[in-house]
Amino acid sequence: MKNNHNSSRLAPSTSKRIALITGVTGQDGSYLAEFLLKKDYIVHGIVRRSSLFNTDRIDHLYQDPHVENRNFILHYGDMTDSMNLTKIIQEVQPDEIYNLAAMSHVHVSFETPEYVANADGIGALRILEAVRFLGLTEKTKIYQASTSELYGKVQEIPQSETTPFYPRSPYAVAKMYAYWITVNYREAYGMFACNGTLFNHESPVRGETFVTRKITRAASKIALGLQDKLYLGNLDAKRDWGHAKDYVKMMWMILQAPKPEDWVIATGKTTPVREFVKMAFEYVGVNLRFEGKGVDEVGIIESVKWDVLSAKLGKECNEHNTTHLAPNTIVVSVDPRYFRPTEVDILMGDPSKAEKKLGWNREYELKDLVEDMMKSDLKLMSKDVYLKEGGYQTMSYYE
Ligand code: NAP
Ligand code: G4F
Repeated sequence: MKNNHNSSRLAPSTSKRIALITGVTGQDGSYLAEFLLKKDYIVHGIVRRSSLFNTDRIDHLYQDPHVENRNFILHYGDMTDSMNLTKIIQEVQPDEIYNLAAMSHVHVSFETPEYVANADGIGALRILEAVRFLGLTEKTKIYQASTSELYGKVQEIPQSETTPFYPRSPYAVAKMYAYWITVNYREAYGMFACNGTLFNHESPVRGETFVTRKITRAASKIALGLQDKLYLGNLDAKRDWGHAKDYVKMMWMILQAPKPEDWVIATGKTTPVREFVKMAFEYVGVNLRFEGKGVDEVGIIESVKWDVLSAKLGKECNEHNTTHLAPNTIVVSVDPRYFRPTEVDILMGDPSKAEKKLGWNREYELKDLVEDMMKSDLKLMSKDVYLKEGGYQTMSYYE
């Protein structure tokens, strides 16, 4: 799909449930739209106008705007524009709103703090206030995309619904406002408004500058001989990583609960960035060892399982024809430019409330997540090999 935004031809009145997703072009928005369409919802999504197409993640859900009775409808909008949001909500009359839109990159939020406060913080208020102003408080349930970043400098391990917040970035501070304004509108106006405090969740369509995707893209390119080295920041940071597919199901379940509450969604396990790097390289048969400390730490090729690499690349690889993976080659270095002014050292969630009360369970363990991402990125990057062989230029992004 390339820009199919036509809010004037809405689906006719229907007994189907209607959902509105802000941030539908993002990782979670795309998986959630897919999930809700399978559940027979009519799904409306808000898309930002951009100078280039920004709908790659939802192109497979595209429906020709000229077709009657569409069940996937896009609207131009922005979290910083109250009138626009109010108008869309009035037109759509949603049963459920999933507020996923945000400038979601923690490091970038230090560069654009005012914008982040506006879009991520006040943006949530604009949605709540629009629903109240339009008299939809009884009809419309609201899911607010809250985050484990709220725990920041963690006050206990693991973190649960009762752990105090200590945000450590402009992003987390903005999300803290969004969290509490959601609670306040629930308590003040009796709205079905809930926070899902989700720990990190990743997938093959994760933004390329988040650490997991940066690693799986680089490990794939290094295996294919398209890149020499991966530069990372804090290798000691620990995250509780799950798969986005499992997490969007919980967003929906949170709005199907008997009463509005706030929920922690996590795996309950935590893993250092360094370990994620090892797992990604292991997928292609490359065993790494890490040496050194701080900015001098490096990841070095210890050995290669040639049978694994050959199987993954679909061609015979050995020490003679794949010299870029020779033992003792440095493939990971630390670059302080990726350090944050204030870091969140460890996140590990306690999902027991959601497990007991909502039946939260997961299909993907971390190993499955790494496999899913590596499989997808190897396929994606293999295209560059063909392009190069055909004499075409390929792009290198410094993520
Ligand atoms: P993402 O991939 O970065 O997607 C963010 C979405 O928000 C994109 O569709 C983006 O549009 C849109 N957006 C950004 N600024 C906007 C604005 N001013 N107006 C309208 N739309 C705007 O993020 P995600 O990983 O899917 O996360 C979804 C939500 O969950 C976010 O609120 C995030 O903060 C929160 N969260 C994420 C995680 C996680 O680990 N993924 C964990 C906890 C909470 P473009 O496509 O045009 O950029
Ligand atoms: O992948 P990250 O950028 O994710 P972060 O900061 O945890 O935020 C993500 O998860 C939050 C939930 O907890 C969401 F709310 C938020 O929207 C976003 O989706 O970084 C993870 C860790 C950090 O400690 C970072 O310092 O990886 C460390 N890291 C080390 N090297 C790096 C890098 N992060 C990035 N992005 N790039 C690096 O080169």
